[in-house]
Amino acid sequence: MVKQSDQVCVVKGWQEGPVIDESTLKDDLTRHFYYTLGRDKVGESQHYLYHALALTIRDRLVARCRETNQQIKQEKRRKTAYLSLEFLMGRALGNAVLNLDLDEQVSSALQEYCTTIETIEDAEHDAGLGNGGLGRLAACFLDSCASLALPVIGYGLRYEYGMFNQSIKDGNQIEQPDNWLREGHPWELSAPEHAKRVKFGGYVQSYTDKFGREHRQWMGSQDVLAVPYDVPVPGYKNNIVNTLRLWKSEATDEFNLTEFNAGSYSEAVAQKNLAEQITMVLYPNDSSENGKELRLRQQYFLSSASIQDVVDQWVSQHGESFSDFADFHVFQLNDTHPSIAVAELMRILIDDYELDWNDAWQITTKTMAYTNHTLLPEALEKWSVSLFSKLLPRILEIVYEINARFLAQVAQQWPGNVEKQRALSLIEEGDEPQIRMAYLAIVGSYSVNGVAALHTELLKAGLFKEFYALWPDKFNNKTNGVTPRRWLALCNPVLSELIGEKIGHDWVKNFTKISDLRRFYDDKAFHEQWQNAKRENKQRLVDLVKARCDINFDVSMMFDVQVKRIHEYKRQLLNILHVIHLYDRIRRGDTQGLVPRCVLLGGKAAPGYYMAKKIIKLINNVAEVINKDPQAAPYLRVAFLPNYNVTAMEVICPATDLSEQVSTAGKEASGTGNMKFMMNGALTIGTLDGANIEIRDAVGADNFFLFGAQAHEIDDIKSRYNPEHLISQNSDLKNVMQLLDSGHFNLFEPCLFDDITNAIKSPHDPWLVAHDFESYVAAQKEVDKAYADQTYWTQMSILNTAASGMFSSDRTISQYSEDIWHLEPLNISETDLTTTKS
Ligand code: B1N
Repeated sequence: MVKQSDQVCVVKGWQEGPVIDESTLKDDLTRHFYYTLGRDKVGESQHYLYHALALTIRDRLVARCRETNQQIKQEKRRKTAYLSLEFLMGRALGNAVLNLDLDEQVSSALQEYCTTIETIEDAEHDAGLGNGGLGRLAACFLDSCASLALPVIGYGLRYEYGMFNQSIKDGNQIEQPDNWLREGHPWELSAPEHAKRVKFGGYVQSYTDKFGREHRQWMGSQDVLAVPYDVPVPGYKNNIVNTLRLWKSEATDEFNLTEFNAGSYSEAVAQKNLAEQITMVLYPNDSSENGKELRLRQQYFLSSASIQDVVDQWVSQHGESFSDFADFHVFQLNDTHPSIAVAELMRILIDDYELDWNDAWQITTKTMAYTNHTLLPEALEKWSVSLFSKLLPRILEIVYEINARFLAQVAQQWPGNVEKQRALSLIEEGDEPQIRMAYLAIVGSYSVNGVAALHTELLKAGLFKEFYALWPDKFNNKTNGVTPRRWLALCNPVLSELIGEKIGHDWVKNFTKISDLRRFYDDKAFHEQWQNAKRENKQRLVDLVKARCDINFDVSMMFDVQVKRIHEYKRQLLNILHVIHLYDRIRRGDTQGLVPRCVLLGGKAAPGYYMAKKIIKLINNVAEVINKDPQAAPYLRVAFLPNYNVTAMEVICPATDLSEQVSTAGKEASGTGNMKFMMNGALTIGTLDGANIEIRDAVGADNFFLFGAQAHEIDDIKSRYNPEHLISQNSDLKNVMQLLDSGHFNLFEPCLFDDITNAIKSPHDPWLVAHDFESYVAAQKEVDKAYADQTYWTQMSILNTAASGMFSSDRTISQYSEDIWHLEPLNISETDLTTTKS
């Protein structure tokens, strides 16, 4: 050990970084395998080898992570904290190997163990700490931030159990707990020395300080410990490694000690359990809230621990003056889930650092920025005042004060207009008063953004109209994107190689370059290579569908895919009605112009979502009838893939010909699966909804299959909606409904699908399934025509990939940084890592 002047002991040689060069990767793998893990032979399972390789790669990440943090600290960089209840990361190994450019070294090291990375990465569990689009977006954003060298730290929760595992039994969804940490999580490093205390319960009292000033104090709380676990986030070939800090809840020591000493062992254990429950499991609701107390505990736990972390670091570097705090910090709130952070920052500044209200409010409203992800009313978070008062009494006081001051502003803007005050109040009056979290987020932030052009326009014109009138400059759009590293380079190596041969490999870093592909859209030889790549990818999916569903897909047929959470607004039902229609045509011998299709659906239903579960059952029953009908086999095969997740999508999107994006217009805020399919050369059949509109604009209307009502027409259509009439007028739909009503797909389960058929026939169906059926079927006929001409289809496929440049999350993040965050990129050169090679 070397004693340093500032009293910190440093391990000799450590300062320069450990020597990690090419020749040592092999040795490190062996050392981790033999010594860290204590193994001496590769057994049946590849688990230990996976683990040893992950540790080997992690060493390289840790070295770069240290360098990244040092630069941020030394150069006093402005940085963003991305607060999200969800980070749907998927697997980490392949991504780290790609971003650190270790492909060849890893392959050669693994040769000694007679295996490949493809084989051993199957031992890695998905980090499924998210439900769907919102959580995966956060993961893509982290990859882009690191790849653009931006100082951004992710803050989330280290759920013991992630998104549930789905299996299908008798056509129904079965949920199983996702014990993803069971075999250890080699990527994380815990940092118990940075643990925070988070308060719950108790009461608030006043006290007067020695200067005679009044203060409020949160007393008698039951504190929970937040212990950080850091996951490295590597940038693409730039030596930057950012951090995702995930908090785990633990009981504080005194929790159990006091009770234990008093002889109340079981109370002590109960308290401990309560504390540890907070980060036990991810709530499996996508686009809907359920108002459970534990969920509010999770939200406050994340917000408080993360804000404390940032403030503590500030104080240790700058002392207790906060006048410049807002110049150095941004908190980006991923939906309203962490919006309580607005009140928490106020509390810390006022109660812990004695700032006055106005100064604290200035700082808060210059550092908070809010992203809205949905217009669905059932997803807009509200928490009852009584729950807040019980769980977070001091936070409630602060919310009341924010509201009082805000309503004074409203009164100034609209004098004497009590109705406006009621409409804009952070507190919704009623028998059980509720706090409107979106309003808290808007009032407390300097930026409010939607996630696609249409979505942002609808926010400004509808849901947040009054706020837009008050603060038009706060509102902005940031159309979502996905990372081209995971969603093209990593998941589609065959196509990536081919693209590289034609336009070089720069596109992985600079995805605007992908447009260079356009030059080859008419190149016959290239067409053949493009088709061969697709066929190879389809074979991978054929194998997966065979293994998971025991259904035979065929690469010579069109692959028509819809994978996403199951929700009525996403209209998997419309898709399955089309499948039934195709089946009906086959049975009637009307196969003229029919292109043989394999239809794949997949996705999870929230466990309490009755209709979504019925839809899964319907898909499975329809699939079973069709797949065992020999008459259908040459034309149509249908599968429901169980347990759709990030890793499954990595096989699915490269193999897809036709991407189904068929939500009711105005309901899907953006969508991001649509972008993954497009990048991989799928054509889209879709409505004018979310980012579909921008996809169609980018690729051109001729290369997109459009159908359905538009967002601005919906209200009018609903006002005179008569689906029974539509059914009677359209023989295709009539036949489909007859097959359903006759029990053709539920011969031994009478009435099973009555709720579904009744929903379609209801004049109050908010999703307008019957309305859009006719134009959907027409668009599907156009798909068949186009697919029948393979040259034409291949041209369109190439053009879709070539036009996908703007759907890289690098573009999205550049815009966040430019318009909201104002960050400068870091720069870590090879010489900064002189001894920390490879
Ligand atoms: O966020 C994605 C969008 O691409 C999707 O269109 C949108 O539906 C999705 C409550 C949500 N919005 N709201 C949620 C998730 C969990 C939860 O508890 C709501 N997810 C979305 C990314 O912008």
